[in-house]
Amino acid sequence: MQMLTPFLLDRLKRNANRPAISFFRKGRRETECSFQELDQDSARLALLFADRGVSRGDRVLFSLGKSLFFVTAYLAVHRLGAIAVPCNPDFTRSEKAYLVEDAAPKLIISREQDRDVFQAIALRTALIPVDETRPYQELPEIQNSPLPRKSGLEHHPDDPALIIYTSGTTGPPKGAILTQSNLAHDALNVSKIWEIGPEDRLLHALPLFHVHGLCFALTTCLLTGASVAMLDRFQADEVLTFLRSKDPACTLFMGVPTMYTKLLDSLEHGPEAFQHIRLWTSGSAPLKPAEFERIQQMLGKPPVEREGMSETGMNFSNPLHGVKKPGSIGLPLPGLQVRIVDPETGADLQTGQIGEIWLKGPSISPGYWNKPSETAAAFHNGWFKTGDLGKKDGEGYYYLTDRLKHIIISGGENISPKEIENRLNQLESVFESAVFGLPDETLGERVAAAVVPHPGATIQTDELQAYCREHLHKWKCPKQFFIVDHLPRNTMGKVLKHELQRLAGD
Ligand code: MLC
Repeated sequence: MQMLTPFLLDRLKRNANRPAISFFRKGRRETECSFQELDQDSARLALLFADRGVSRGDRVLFSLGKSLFFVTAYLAVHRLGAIAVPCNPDFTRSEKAYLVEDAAPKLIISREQDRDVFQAIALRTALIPVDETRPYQELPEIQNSPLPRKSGLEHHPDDPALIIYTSGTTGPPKGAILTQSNLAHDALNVSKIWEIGPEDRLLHALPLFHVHGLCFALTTCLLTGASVAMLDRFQADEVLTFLRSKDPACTLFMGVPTMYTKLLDSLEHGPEAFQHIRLWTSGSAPLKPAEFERIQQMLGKPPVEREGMSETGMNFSNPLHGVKKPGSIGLPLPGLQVRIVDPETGADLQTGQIGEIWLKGPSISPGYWNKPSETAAAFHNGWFKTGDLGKKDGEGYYYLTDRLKHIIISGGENISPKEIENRLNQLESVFESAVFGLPDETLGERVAAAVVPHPGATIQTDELQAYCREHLHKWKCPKQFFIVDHLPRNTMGKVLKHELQRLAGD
């Protein structure tokens, strides 16, 4: 069975002299490194982290923006057999505090400007604050660390290697554990089905704290010898400049549908400008058939829509060479078993019938960190219950039709209504609230909230906005608030979110 770390280290050595990553900050080249430099610098950092007490099985929290330092530190953590825990660096203090409490990291690597926050919320945890604006090779952590002798660490396929926090539908975020073999299988699958190899160059504009940007995009390139042009941010005009450039030309782009909408809305050139790009992939949120058509026309090739989850890695993809069906997530990836079942009885359904998608395969997480009851609820006899409803057509292509789980997907980000409701309900003037998604041209869905004040209390929308901004990452903050007398409920007392969506539409 393949394991991520030995496999990665082998590939770094095999591709030693090839360029690995060019890093661009605000559109300007900041630094670049070869596979050999990644190998040596990550070995130095591993030594430094070991010095700070990190060893096999320890968690290392990454609260960093995109940088080459992030990549080398990520590799260093794997070298030690430790577990990387990425955190969105723009999370609020309370969101960061929750992750620190849940993951109990041995080491936190943060942006320099967050030093005080982490010192306050993780008093006894080792902290390495990093000045990301300094060129990577000049960082004292790299310069001052000696090159170690070979490490003799043995990895095990079931060793947890990564914990990705994902929105809990009933409570706070849950850390999906991905093991050495989960990650290796997943990246190998992606490279196989999309034929990614050393002649490829990926334009990377995704965040590194999700499986999309970290596993499907970055890890796949590192394992295949493909080079990466990594941007610190997504900014449509900037991304288009890189996509058009032929010096050197990128061959791959991976995005969420919102990125494509933003790119196409800013586009002033015909598809000829992008001929060198052989593959456009879209995932993390449904791609509307109309956007599929726009991509095909304006960028010159049909996009490859695919589906994945933090808990499972990539599950489905339309074929690279075969028919790409708009509205379909495509075919199962190698090694994945799929069932469509009646969510009430667990009975298998026929082709064409809609049911819950259940999955089993080598990329699927063994469970959630520290959450045995959530883990037990997510699996049935070894099958992972995705919470997505879908169907299969006669040609074996799958389609997502609805969600059983209460999740809003906004700009490719999974957002838990419950987390926002719990937060709003803590406000003294709020009696209760219901958070729901509304269709949005650019984001796919946007977050909206209906709020019922306590009898006699008054609430201003501004106040709700400011409160949410203080406690929740800006992507989770409702874009619209509706102050209402009561929430519509069915006879069982369940809030009718479809009714709220209808009322908001009116
Ligand atoms: C930006 N905004 C969002 C938002 N992104 N609001 C809700 N949800 C989002 N995802 C808001 C900002 O807060 C701001 O509002 C306004 O939109 C403009 O912000 P911006 O900074 O200009 O936006 P931009 O940088 O263009 O961000 C859009 C984006 C970003 C698509 C680049 O959302 C993004 O990187 N999404 C990718 C998330 C991702 O990687 N998901 C993968 C999950 S893994 P205001 O009010 O502040 O001005 C997964 C598994 C799988 O799902 O299979 O992939």
